[in-house]
Amino acid sequence: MDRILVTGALGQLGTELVVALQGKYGSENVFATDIHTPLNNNFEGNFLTLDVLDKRSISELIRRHDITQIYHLAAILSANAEKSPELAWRINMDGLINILELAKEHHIQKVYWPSSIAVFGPDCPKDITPQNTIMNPRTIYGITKLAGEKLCAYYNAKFDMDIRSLRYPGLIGHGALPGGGTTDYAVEIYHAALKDAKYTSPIAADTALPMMYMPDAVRATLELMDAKKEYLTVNTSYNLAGISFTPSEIAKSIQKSMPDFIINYEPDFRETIASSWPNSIDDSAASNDWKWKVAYDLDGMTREMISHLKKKLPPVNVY
Ligand code: NAD
Ligand code: AKB
Repeated sequence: MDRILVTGALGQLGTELVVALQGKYGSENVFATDIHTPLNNNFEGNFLTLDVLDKRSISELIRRHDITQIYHLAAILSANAEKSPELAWRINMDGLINILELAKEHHIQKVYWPSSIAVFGPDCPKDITPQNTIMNPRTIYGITKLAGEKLCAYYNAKFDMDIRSLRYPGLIGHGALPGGGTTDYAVEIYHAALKDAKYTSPIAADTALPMMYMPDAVRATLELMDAKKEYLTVNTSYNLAGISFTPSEIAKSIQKSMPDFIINYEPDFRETIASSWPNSIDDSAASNDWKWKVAYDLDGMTREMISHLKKKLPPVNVY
C-alpha cells in the first residue's frame, strides 16, 4: 500500500495536488505537511507541521507513518528568492538534500520534486526552448532548480533511486494565493479583476512566458509518476509546455467576460527575471515518453479561473 508524504502542501501546487493524491491513494494514506498551519485549521485529511530543514522530524514522520513516496514541493519561488537569496538556497537546496538522503535511508520507492522553466537563462533559445540547451540561469531560484536537477540525477544514478521531476511553466490555480513567483502575476490578475476590475502588471505588456492551468499540472505530475520507469529517457527533469501568453493577451482574455477590466504596466525587477526566461517550451520528450498532452488553452483557463474565484470573492462586473 502506498503512503504519501507531501512537503510544502499549503502552497499553490500542494493545495490542488494533495486533493488529487487523496483521491488516488485514499485520504488516510496522504500526509500533507507544511511549515505553516492551515488557515482556521480546516484542512481535510491528515495534516502535520513540518520544516524541511528539520531532518530529524522528517525522518521520524517517514518512520512513524510508513511513508513509501515523497512529493517534495517546499521551496522559495523566484521573486521572493531574489529578496532573500541565502534563505532560498537553504530551503531549496538543504531541504532537497535532506529529502534525498532520507529517501535513500528509508528506501522510499519514488520521490517527486518539481523543477521550473527558471533553469533556463538569457543565453538559451527563447522560442520552443529545447529539453537540453545552454542554461546559465541568472536568478538564485533558477540556480537552485538547476543544481537540484543535477542532484536528483546524481542520486538516481549513484544510489539507484527513482526520483522524477517536471520543469513546470508558471502555474495558475485558484486553490491558494500566489506564493512569490515571477509568473504569479498571471494568478494575481484574476483576483484583481474580480476585486477591483483593474490590475497593474509588474511584467511588460509583450513579455511572453510559458504557463499552465493547475489541473493540467496536477495531471502531468500523476501521469509522470505512473509512467513505467523504462520509458523515461530524461534523467533530469522533463520540459512541460502548456500555454504561452503575454500580460496583454491574458488581459484581453479576461476582457471577454469582463469588458470593463483595465490593465496598466509598471514593470519592476520581475520583468528582468521574466525576460531572462523562455517564451515557449519544447515538451516533445514528455509527449514521446509518457504521452503528455496539454488540455487547457488561455480562454478555457480564464473561464474556469473567473468562475471558481467568483464563488470566493465579492463580484465586480462579471458578465
Ligand atoms: P508556494 O510558494 O505557493 O508554496 C510553497 C510552500 O512551501 C508554502 O506553503 C510554504 O509555506 C512552504 N514552505 C516554505 N518553506 C518551508 C519549509 N522550510 N518547510 C516546509 N514548508 C515550507 O509554491 P508552489 O507554487 O506551490 O510551488 C511548489 C513547488 O513547485 C516548488 O518547488 C516550486 O519551485 C515548484 N514550481 C512552482 C511553479 C509555480 O508556478 N507555482 C512553477 C515551477 C515550479
Ligand atoms: C516563479 O515564477 O518563480 C515560479 C516558477 C516559474 O518556477 N512560478
